[in-house]
Amino acid sequence: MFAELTGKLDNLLRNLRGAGKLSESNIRDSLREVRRALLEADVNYKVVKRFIAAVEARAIGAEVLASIDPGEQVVKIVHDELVEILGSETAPMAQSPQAPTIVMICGLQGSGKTTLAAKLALKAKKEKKNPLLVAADIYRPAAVDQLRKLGDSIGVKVFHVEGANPREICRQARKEADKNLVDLLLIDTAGRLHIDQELMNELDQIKSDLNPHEILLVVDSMTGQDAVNVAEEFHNKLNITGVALSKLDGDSHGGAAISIRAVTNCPIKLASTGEKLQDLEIFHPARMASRILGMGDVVTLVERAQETIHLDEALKLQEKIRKSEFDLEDFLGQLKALKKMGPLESILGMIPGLGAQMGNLDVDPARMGRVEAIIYSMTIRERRNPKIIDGSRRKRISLGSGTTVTEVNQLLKQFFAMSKMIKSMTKRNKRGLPKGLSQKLLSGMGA
Ligand SMILES: Nc1nc2c(ncn2[C@@H]2O[C@H](COP(=O)(O)OP(=O)(O)OP(=O)(O)O)[C@@H](O)[C@H]2O)c(=O)[nH]1
Ligand SMILES: [Mg+2]
Repeated sequence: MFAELTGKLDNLLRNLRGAGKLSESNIRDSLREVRRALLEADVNYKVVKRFIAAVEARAIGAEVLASIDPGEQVVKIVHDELVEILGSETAPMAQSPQAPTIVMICGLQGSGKTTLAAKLALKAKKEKKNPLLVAADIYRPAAVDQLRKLGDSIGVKVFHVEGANPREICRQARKEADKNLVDLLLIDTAGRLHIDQELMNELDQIKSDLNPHEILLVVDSMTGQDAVNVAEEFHNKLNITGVALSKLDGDSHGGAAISIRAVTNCPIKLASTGEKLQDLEIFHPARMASRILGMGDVVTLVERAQETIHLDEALKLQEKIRKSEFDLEDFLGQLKALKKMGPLESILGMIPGLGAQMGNLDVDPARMGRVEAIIYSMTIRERRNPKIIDGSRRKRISLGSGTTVTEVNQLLKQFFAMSKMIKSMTKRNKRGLPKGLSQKLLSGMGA
């Protein structure tokens, strides 16, 4: 997600932080670089202009220059203003007090509407709601089948009327929703290559028939500036209530998506980060800003972990860490849990200080398999007390796991580094950090 932009911004902010003393011209130079990085990432130029002007106005104040840590202050201002551009507050999805909540999903061809409909259905199911998917795309031959397959895979019903027009399908779906106590009606509409009058009329009619509580526009973040134009046009014609950014897992031109809120004034509500149906996030401006600036997103990471790791397991692990008993078996457990949490790239991007380096880091699932093989080739005693693994044991382990001694060495080195880090973190924690650990983490582990 925004790998290239994050890399550049992270570097710039690192320099600012390390600068000690700052002058007006230092700050101006840095901001010029920030400006260039944003433009290169395809952020809308008007938005960039507004952003830089806002940062500059606050950063070149006497207050900042005279402060003990001006670099840190400027970084904070950049973060604040980016949050502002992204929409300040998290915009919640509409929820009707009376069931069903009706969500109409629209957007250009291939933007990710059908996938998003299924993702929202899955999310609703996890929240113990009763969703119904409506197949209202009658134009693309395989569209209905596609939605049916997705619905089947998550056990959610798909409503469709063979031979009926989209308006009729939606009307009947509305009735069906009442009959079956559906509380979330998700309408998957047809896409077009370009915005045309016919499409808008159709959507408008469905809108006036059903009065949806939410009109979500799915925007493909990979399409660059076009994404912003499309959002503007849809918003003018349909008064959309929210934007869902899709394909944020790709990184080219993602910057355009950053501009959508500022240009259209319509809130970004959701972020789609992969092809799998669980790859959906609520869009939180502050967290997204942290991620874009390479500061990680600990909050989302913890939430994701809580979804996949059981609480008692987490507590057990915490206790072990506290007692400095973290061993290779726990390491293996963590590795497996990490794999369950979703695409590794997106997970690593949320870890403070790592996000920026993700641009050129290739996370290879096969390599993770080798790490597992190495640990499985160790005896229980070795896993619990890795310090006893000497040269001859390393050789045996590498033979047993079909890897090389170098790989075994690497793994052990990583593990020891990790336990050292965990130890230092828990020690600092016991003493109590002045501003709280989370603040420290959010600012990139003090980088
Ligand atoms: N990588 C990635 N792929 C996605 C994401 N969302 C959707 N896709 C893929 O994009 C392609 C198009 O997605 P659909 O959901 O069919 O798009 P659509 O808007 O319904 O397309 P039409 O109905 O033809 O207009 C599919 O191959 C999806 O798997 C995402 O967040 N990340
Ligand atoms: Mg579709």
